[in-house]
Amino acid sequence: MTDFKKVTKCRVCGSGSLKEYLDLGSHPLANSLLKEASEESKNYPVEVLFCENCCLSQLSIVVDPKIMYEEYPYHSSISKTFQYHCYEMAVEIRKILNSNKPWPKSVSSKGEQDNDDDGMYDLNFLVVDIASNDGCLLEQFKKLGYYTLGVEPSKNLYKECEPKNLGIVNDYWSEASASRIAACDVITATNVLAHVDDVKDFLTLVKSKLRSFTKGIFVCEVPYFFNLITSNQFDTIYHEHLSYFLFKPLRILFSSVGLNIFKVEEYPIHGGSLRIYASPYKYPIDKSVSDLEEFEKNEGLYNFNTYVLFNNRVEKIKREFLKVLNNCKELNKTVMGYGASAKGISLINYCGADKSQITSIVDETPYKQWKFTPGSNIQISNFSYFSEERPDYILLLAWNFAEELMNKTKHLKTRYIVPIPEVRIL
Ligand code: DWN
Ligand code: ZN
Repeated sequence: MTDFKKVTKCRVCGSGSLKEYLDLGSHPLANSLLKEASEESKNYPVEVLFCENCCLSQLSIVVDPKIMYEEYPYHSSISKTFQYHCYEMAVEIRKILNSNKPWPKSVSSKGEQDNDDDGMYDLNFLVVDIASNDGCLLEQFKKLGYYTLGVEPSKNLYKECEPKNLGIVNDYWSEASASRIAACDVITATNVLAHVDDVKDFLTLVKSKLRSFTKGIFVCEVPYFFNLITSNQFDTIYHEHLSYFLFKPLRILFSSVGLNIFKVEEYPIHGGSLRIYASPYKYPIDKSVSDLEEFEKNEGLYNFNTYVLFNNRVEKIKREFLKVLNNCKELNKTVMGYGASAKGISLINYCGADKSQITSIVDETPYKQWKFTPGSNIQISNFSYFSEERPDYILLLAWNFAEELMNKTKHLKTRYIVPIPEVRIL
């Protein structure tokens, strides 16, 4: 049994008319970090197909998730920006659930009970976070008094989370893990849906677990493909991201399983994300839902040619990125990376950069430190390396957190190379 399978039909609408518009070559799995520089990495194709029926962009293959997620180096909480984003998301969700008060008389209260029992008391809601990672989002809900349960497939993250008492199930979202929940009030999935192959099964299971009397909601965040295309974020195209969502395929997908999208918001996190609010229960449909699809149409995102033009911009950035690195090398200027992100490792591999141009990459995730990047074999070091090595340039490989990274290194008085949306030196 090979460790990947080819995609022959669209995972959202089932159409067979899939047209390739981007081929980034064959590369290692971005988060499969090496313990030794000499280790070999297995390469897999990175090709993107456009569904001519529902306009979903999707990879041409699906790599076995077990290979990618059993051990997982990515820790959401390393970024303070993302921690704050989770706090705001939890507060927003609580507002929506509380707007459903008064609770039906039959509801047995778990929160404070008003003596006149007008159904206005607060419930300690149960929130389930799918792919809860290091518990970054669940910790915010716990602070709000929610009961929490996480579903996390990776063994290392599950172990690290145990002392946090968040109620983590070490599994993928599946009938087995979902059978641990009778019903819940909120299910969240941030940066998960793009990683899922059988999205219909996934969402059908979500719908089946949402409680009726609190009108349970599903809140899902995905990178917004509009930003990827318009801001040339081709480094976020890698094997973990099976799908690249516009709102149109999301609407088609959600309605096909009976989850009604009642609101959609855009957030700057991770280069620009969509937050989808959906429920099998009745909520007023916000204007944002119809506006966004109209917007996508006007931006030409349902037109295949848009993607051919994107391909040309990708080639240009690859050339400019290598030119900057080679100029630094010729002038004996040292470049260190900051943020051994999956996107950064992918960018280096797609451009064919190596350790002769990028001497090392600093990352504050202990799990990543002293390992080596797959493909380019660049060592990942800790923050003190910046003061020890005093690089001339810091390459912001996690450009989506540029402000946070520059604030933390401004004392070094170096210059910065920012590769996306176009190559700039600050
Ligand atoms: O979808 C995904 C996104 C959400 O996270 C996953 N497929 C994998 C991962 O992608 P990524 O690795 O490109 O994500 P980030 O959050 O851009 O990675 C940032 C990297 O930079 C992390 O390794 C942590 C590191 N970092 C740091 O060392 N110091 C980040 C910040 C903000 C810092 O201050
Ligand atoms: Zn489709």
